[in-house]
Amino acid sequence: MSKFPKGFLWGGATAANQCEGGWQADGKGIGVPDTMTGGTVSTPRMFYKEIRPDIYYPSHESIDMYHRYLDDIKLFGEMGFKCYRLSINWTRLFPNGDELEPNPKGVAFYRSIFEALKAEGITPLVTLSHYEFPYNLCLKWNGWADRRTIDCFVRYAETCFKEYGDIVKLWLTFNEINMGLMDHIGLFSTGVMPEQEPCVAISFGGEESHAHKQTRYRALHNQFVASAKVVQLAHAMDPEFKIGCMIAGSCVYPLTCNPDDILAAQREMYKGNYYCGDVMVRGAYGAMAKRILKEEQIDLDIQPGDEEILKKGTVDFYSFSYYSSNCATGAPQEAEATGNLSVGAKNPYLKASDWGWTIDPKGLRYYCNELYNRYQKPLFIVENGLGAADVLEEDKSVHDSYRIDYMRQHMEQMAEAIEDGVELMGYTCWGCIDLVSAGTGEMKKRYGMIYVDKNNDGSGTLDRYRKDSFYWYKKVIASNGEDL
Ligand code: BGP
Repeated sequence: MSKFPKGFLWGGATAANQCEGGWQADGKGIGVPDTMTGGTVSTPRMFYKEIRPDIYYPSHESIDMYHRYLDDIKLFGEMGFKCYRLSINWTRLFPNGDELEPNPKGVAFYRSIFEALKAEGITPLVTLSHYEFPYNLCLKWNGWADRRTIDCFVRYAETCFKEYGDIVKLWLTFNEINMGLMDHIGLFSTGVMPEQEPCVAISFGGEESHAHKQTRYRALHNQFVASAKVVQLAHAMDPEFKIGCMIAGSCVYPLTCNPDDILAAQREMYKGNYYCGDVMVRGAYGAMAKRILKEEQIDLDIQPGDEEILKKGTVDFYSFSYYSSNCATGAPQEAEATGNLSVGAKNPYLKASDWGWTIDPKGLRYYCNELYNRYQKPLFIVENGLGAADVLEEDKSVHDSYRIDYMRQHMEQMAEAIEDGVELMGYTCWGCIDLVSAGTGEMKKRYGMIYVDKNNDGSGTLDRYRKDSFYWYKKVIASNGEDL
């Protein structure tokens, strides 16, 4: 007997900016990712204020899903997807972000996608903002730092609800909203312009003035307000709508049982997850958030009425990405660092991917329990997967047994979490079709079960091929997770 509930939403996830391409097709405006250059595991993505003709930008063509979505959706259907998580590219609907009426061609494009999904019997789960912030609003208002952006986002969300609400019932406001808290430049997540350019587009732990940091925190607060307004709007427009938060899962262990390590891990768990989770699920900043803000000397500039909006705009479910775990220590200078996204100490019990991301399936069970016991809201794993350099064989097969192992082990732990009592709505693995990596801008870091013939330098036929994991996942879905 399968441990997964009936109706469990198995599927895959993508983001418009990482797969669509067609960056200026049919009147689309420039989004933040369109300004970011490619990179590799050792060379970072760069940001220049102007888009330069001599530079290759991976999102401009991506895997050209803009022109190939019908075939791609058929492949998702063939795998038996129950659910497909995708994002709407804000700048297809509102090219500059602040227009009053949407671009009809952009509206028609997503209509056609949702109709195609419906024909395959696939439930869409839509992220309204997956880093696709209109670049015009960065230049004009410094992104989310300006409260006028809130109204633009609400107008955009309302358009989506109105245009697609007959088919789309599941929504997420911001992808990985907690990225705005990480000590990086902020452009990617909050649309706040860097202090100088050119610069590294996404940098963790880079130089940042206190004023810029404060702007980033305030921008994140404005995103919370916008999200809460959109949640209220969704509930008012259609009682069938379910709308969730999306947080980059940050599972942190103490490096040892030294109380200093325990406290460091507790703080990291809080900052990495509950700072945002408490606002979006409980409707208010938590106690530890206030201490963090005080220590960082941040004044959030909360406006009258904001607290009420946050309270009334709490989400229906909690969604998150989960790739790896981290260790925290009270003495970071003495510990060996990990290659993980967020800075942490190396866990001696775990192996890492070729990109340095620790692999920890049991951490997923632990993390689900922590979240569920804190919030008692249904959970949705909307990203998980292994970034690897796959090899396309002469006969066009791809033998990605490492990916199957990774996913199987995580699914086994999901089943355990369900046995623990966790309410899990679904699982959409990340990058079900190979796409551009958000962190490095590479094609080489592949997550898909469908191989796309495209290389880091932009060469390739863009043809699609089924990997071994394609057939394996099909079997998993058909058995509702019993046959792993
Ligand atoms: C998450 C993002 C995705 C995705 C994924 C994998 O943070 O929501 O957009 O890209 O991470 O990261 P990367 O592409 O850097 O390997």
